[in-house]
Amino acid sequence: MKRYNVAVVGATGMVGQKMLQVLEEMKFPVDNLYPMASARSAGKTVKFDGRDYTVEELTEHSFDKPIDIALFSAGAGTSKKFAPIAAEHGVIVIDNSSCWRMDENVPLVVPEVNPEDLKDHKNIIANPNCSTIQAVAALKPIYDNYGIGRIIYSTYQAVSGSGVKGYKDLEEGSKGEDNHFYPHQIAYNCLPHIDDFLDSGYTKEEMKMVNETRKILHDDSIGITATTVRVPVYYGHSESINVETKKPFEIEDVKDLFNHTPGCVLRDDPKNNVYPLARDAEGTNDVYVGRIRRDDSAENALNLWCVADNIRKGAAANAVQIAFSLIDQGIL
Ligand code: 25A
Ligand code: L14
Repeated sequence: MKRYNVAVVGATGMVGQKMLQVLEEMKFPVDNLYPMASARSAGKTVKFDGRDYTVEELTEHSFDKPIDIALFSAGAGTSKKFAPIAAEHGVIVIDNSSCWRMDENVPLVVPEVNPEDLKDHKNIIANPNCSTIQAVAALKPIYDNYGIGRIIYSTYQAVSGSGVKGYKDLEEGSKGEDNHFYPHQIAYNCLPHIDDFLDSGYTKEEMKMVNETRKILHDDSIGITATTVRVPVYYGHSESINVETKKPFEIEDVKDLFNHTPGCVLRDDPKNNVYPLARDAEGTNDVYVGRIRRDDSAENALNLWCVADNIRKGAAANAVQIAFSLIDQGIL
């Protein structure tokens, strides 16, 4: 089997560390591994496949060596500057930042949903926002079978979405210390505020869900609105999703769809307290779906609850799955 030279940019961050772990777990055929980060982390070591690797500083010359794929998770500013440099050197970049997602030359891909979009890549591929990835994974079978006219998203997002800084605010806040990163205490609290506010009153995170969902499903006609909320959970985003379909459905048929949807797991036996939970999703790469029930307030409408590990399926695992899909489709 062919093996590939892989760079991980942002290798010391929360997502970068998980990328290394998932590459190892999924046995991605790595030949040489190049962990990269800022000057702050250069010289530190990271572990991969039982070996220590020294982190190198990311510079304009980092991609002069033969690298096949680079998984980027070092923030939008770093991606904006360095992804084009890597791409010019023939490296296929799978970028986890928000920087390239809505660029029309950049495929935005969840492998279970729109793998065919990878064929049009121009060396930069975007990993969608974590909340969007799990939502579209759950919505795809509904979209394919019944069409979708409108979506209302309400999210309950873990602090690990903000990296180490968010994690520390919850950990320290739980012990009574002041918040350093979030504008308010996150321990014992819910903040209806993720990413920056826009003039419209929505946050950037909410608009990512709106715009990225339409791009991934290739359907700008879907009406979508979102409220994204930070909750005191370490790992795993939970989402309430209200969907209006175009065609009528039987609710049991909708539930059954998730028994045949790769990447999704049905957890829907509420009388026995079975429904998707962040604590169960943590450490797994699947999207859990449950609480599927008819919404009688509109003609063809339903509610569901959807949970996934935001650092795995929401970031690192989806990126590695994109890399595998490139190989499977003969693109890499
Ligand atoms: O802009 P975006 O797209 O919205 O993304 C912003 C951030 O969100 C996280 C990710 O943070 C990203 O940087 N993120 C993005 N998508 C996510 C998702 N789907 C997501 N989080 C969850 N789910 P992160 O903490 O996971 O990763 C940061 C990594 O990026 C490296 N990095 C930063 N700037 C870089 C760079 N690498 C190369 N060139 C640059 N210019 C960063 O490495 C880390 O690996 P580092 O060396 O900067 O930091 C190593 C450690 O140092 C600590 N630290 C961070 N900032 C400071 C600091 N220490 C002191 N002072 C600081 N200012 C951290 O603990 C870090 O672990
Ligand atoms: O756009 O803080 O990928 O939970 C993902 C994590 C934005 C912020 C992105 C969070 C980021 C989000």
